[in-house]
Amino acid sequence: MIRKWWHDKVAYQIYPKSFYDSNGDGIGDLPGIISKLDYLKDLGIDIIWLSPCYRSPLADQGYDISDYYDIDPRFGTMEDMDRLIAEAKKRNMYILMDLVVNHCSDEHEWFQKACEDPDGEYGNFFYLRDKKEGELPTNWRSYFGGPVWEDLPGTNKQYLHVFHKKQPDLNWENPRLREEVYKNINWWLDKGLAGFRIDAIINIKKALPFKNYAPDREDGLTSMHNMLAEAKGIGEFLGEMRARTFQKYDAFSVGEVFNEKEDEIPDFIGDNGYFSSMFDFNETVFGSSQNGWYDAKPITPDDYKRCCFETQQKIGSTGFVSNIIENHDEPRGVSRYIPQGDCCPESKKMLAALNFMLRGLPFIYQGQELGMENVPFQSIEEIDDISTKDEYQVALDAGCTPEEALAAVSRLSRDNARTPMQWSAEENAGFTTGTPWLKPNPNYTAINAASQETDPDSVRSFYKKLIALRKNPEYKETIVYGTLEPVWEDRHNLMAYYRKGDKTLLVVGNYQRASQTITLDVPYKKILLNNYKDAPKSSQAIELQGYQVLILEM
Ligand code: TEU
Ligand code: CA
Repeated sequence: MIRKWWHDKVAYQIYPKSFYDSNGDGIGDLPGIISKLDYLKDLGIDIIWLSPCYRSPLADQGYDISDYYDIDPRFGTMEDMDRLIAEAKKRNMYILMDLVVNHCSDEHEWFQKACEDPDGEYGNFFYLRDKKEGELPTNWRSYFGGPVWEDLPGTNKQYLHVFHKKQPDLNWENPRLREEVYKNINWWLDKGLAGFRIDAIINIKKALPFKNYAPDREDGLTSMHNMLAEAKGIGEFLGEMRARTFQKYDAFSVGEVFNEKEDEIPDFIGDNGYFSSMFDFNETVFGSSQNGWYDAKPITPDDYKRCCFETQQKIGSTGFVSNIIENHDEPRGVSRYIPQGDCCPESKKMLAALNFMLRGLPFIYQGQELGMENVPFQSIEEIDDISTKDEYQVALDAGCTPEEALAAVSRLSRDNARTPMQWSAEENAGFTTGTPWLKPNPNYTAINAASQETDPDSVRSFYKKLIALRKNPEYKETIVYGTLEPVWEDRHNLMAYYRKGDKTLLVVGNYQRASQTITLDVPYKKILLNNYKDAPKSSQAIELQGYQVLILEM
């Protein structure tokens, strides 16, 4: 494997709208991010991925872009963006933006022009079909509910949108469109961006010609996965994109790739892969149901372990996967992966260590380092996210009571991750002096950065130690490049693995409230990290306390 500048780094995802508001309008912004760079530097962060802050109507919180060359005024100005890149550089930090090119906004100039002249040049930037009364071009269900077809205003045509109707899909089959995308990527890389996180990219290749698939719900529609499973040839687009953009800059790119097949991994993230890395979503998608969120099965500690190891085994040393516990589309990891009722500083630290020490590039989502938790939503009215609203309706349609539907969608709502970052115990979690666009989680008085920064035993301090360990010259080679070997795989509620490089490390977590004992073949040499104060009494027969995690040098 060719060594890359980003392999030994630690990345952090910022959701700009909810990170820090510098001017009291209730919306996080770029000057707010700049003012918190030192907080991130202190934590040990190198790479920052910003969720979209381009000009946008915010129908899907910025994942609907109306101008790829501009910053939305709610987030700041292009000068602020330039300043952010420069301030990051001063601190040896790197900025990634979100590349959202499966679709744009219906308020983008291209789409406006397509409406004016659907048979002209810009009509071919989208997927347009003639409208037929009482019949849709295909029966595909949009990710946010309902059919993927919508009338193209002022015409007798319909356009395709696999996400929201304000997110028309771009036609990647059209070389002119692809040129526009590459031009935009290079424009940003010229500005000094280090790279991109690449949104929903698997959707850019459609199976042509369009056709219906077997309906899988009573709405008569079919999941997008059925079409995507038949779409062949995405590699031609992705390879071209890489050659025309990222490769020339040695930029970092991480793909939001779902459902990759094992034999495609080298093409995606091998030495000459389309992307530098891709996220591991094996744990994230575990338990999901064709029927909707209401039908999703919760994940147990043993499932979690199995999912992590499956990915590690699948990737091996082919490439570098990006490991996450949560992101802006998911509930808080501590609420999801720690059994109900057991969320506490110890279990949060255990989860952090088990995930962070996996082979790959660790990404931390804002607030994860504080152990931020899911929100106790009282009513669907408190929810802003379009996906959650759709899933609530799906649950009701399936016969859930409103209480059941709310409970089901609260568990998985994207808004769990989108509440304001909890900076302090002050009003609105110290996020804004105005009215926050989304209510903070009421637990901010207990869980916040201000109290954790000075507390050596806080979750944040533990994350800081984990990051420092990854960078420690003595262990770095092993943690970054060492192999991963699971141990005691069949032990219930125990997750353990070796990392082997020029050193041998053992990472072991007791994923339950009760203690359990492990027996090492030889005594360990040194404890590198422990989420409990006291060292185990014996260095060979180790009694692990509830949710205790140890990183041992063997
Ligand atoms: O998500 C892509 C995605 O495939 C969805 O599964 C998403 O996880 C799901 O809708 C959650 O309910 C990306 C972005 O991360 C997401 O925020 C955007 O809404 C979506 O693309 C459209 O741009
Ligand atoms: Ca603001």
